[in-house]
Amino acid sequence: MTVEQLKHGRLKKWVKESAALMAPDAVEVCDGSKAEYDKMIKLLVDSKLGTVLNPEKKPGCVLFRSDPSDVARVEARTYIASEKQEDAGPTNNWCDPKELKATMTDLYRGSMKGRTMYVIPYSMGPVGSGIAKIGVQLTDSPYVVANMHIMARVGTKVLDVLGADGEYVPCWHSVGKPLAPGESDDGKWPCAPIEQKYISHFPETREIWSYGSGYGGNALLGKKCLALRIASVLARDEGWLAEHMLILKITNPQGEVKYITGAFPSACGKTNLAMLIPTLPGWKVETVGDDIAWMKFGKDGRLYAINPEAGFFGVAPGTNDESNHNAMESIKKNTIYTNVAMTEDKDVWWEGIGYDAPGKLIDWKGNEWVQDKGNKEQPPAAHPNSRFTAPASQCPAIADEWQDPNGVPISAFLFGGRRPKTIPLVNEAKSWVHGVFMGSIVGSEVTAAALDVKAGTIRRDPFAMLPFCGYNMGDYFKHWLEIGQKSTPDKLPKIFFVNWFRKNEAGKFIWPGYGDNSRVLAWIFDRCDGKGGAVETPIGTLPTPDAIVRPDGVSEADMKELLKVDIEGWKAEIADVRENHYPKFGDKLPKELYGELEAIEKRLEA
Ligand code: GTP
Ligand code: SPV
Ligand code: MN
Repeated sequence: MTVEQLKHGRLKKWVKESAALMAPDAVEVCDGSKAEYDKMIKLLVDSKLGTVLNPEKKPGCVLFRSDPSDVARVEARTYIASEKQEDAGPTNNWCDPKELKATMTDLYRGSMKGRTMYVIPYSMGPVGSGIAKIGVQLTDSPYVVANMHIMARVGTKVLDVLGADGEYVPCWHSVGKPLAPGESDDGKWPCAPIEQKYISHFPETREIWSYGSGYGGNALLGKKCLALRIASVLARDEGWLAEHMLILKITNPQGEVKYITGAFPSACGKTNLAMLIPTLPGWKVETVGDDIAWMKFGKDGRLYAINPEAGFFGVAPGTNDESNHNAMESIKKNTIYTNVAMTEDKDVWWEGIGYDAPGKLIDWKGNEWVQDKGNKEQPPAAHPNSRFTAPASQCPAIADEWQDPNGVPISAFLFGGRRPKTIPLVNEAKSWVHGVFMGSIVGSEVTAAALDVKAGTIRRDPFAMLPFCGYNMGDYFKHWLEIGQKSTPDKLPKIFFVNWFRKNEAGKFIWPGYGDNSRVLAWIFDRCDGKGGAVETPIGTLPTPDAIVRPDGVSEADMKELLKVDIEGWKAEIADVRENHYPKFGDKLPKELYGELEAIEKRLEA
């Protein structure tokens, strides 16, 4: 489809003005068809950016290797450019929107020379449903077009819903590497150097401008940029929630169903929990979403969640048949792999895939790589943040209702992170406000999902939204407290804090995790019905020692350790919140949360 054929006057004008600035050789409006997807892949293979994998082993799959400067989100280059700095808050980078637009306009000038500008109309949420939001992304990256085909609903059907004057979020994206006449990418992943990358959000005008990166959340603008950063602002204004949460359906042996969401920081287990296969007999878990949940109140006063995405952009390393069988099944065909290693017979391999590297590999940098198990210093063959892009419909555990525009009613929220010490396996909040307090102090060891934060150190990542909240995090805490006022405790989800990542003195995980997390989910399920052995402690409500059925390899002593209230550890934790975390928010920090802080300090002293 051509630009002239666009029926939406404002959209047509914007596309033409953008093209005049960015100067692409051609402009194409995406229809979302399979033929279009195939055409993108062919272009990418022809320019030696993509490698078609072995059709016998991975039919319809393609591998990409990105530039080492472009392997993850870049938080230091991500901006919330609100009119007032205060509205971005202490946890976001801020820049005056006029200034930022001037800087970026200069970068965009001529940035698409030698390339095609693709116009991607996309819907986050089922097309045409009341809860869905429409965006239109202009991009010069066929890789992004192909990924967006999987991750969102794209094409003509979205334009049909948009009609002649519907609302959309305009999104600019350029990889920032114009081509000279006759030049081709020729195997070199196009992007701009780090200091020229910008992932910018304009919350008041609801615009997204991304420049210089072609990878993941930096470039697939429907995901973190629209469905979290911009949507969180809409949610604040309209009284709903846009969260970095998985959504799962769980059925107990009696056939009773509940839906649970969970917010864990990047690369901390959302995809795994969403696709879990219970080791507890008779229980069943199905997937509704693995990364983002939008939740609105139903007429019955309960919160209903939808997954605004259509695919999974999941972490590859550590994914294997044991840890996540359903993910392994989901990525057997029609999947885009980025920065994993390739075997001689053109299959994929990564650290933690469950078997040794077969022979000579090509690593994520494109070099030959032979596994040397004696060498602990050997750099990994797959980048730690290498990922797969796969259609959600390919997941064997996908729930029937995953695309229901009405959403699913949520019974429990889980919060958690990677904490080797102090934080118990599971802990139930005493009240909504206590739960919000716990969400606001989430800490986690940093992972490889962002390029510019040091992996391994513990940082506070409130509600797992630190990199994704589109406004002042203090106001975000207030919004969560207000949500709790909109319904009654019997209808609101109960709030739990979980930690699968406790380690012993030898540095080994005490809890086996993965499928065995179903044992914790079963306790949570029962608690939602007021059942399950529970004991009140200073930090919250914990399971009695025998309330969680112990998996193989977890001794009684281990269980005791996992459920211990570490008074000294918690005192240090809370002192850190008081001294280093809460003061960041100044008078934006709701006083109710200081109330909870004082209450827990008192309980720990008692
Ligand atoms: P994003 O897509 O970045 O938002 O991450 P995510 O939260 O979906 O992370 P994911 O489920 O992909 O988890 C990534 C890493 O956590 C992998 O290395 C997993 O092996 C590891 N992991 C997941 N669940 C568990 C668990 O229960 N125990 C342990 N020890 N590791 C886990
Ligand atoms: C995350 O980092 O939380 C992700 C991957 O889900 S990305 O889409 O790149 O942000
Ligand atoms: Mn995520």
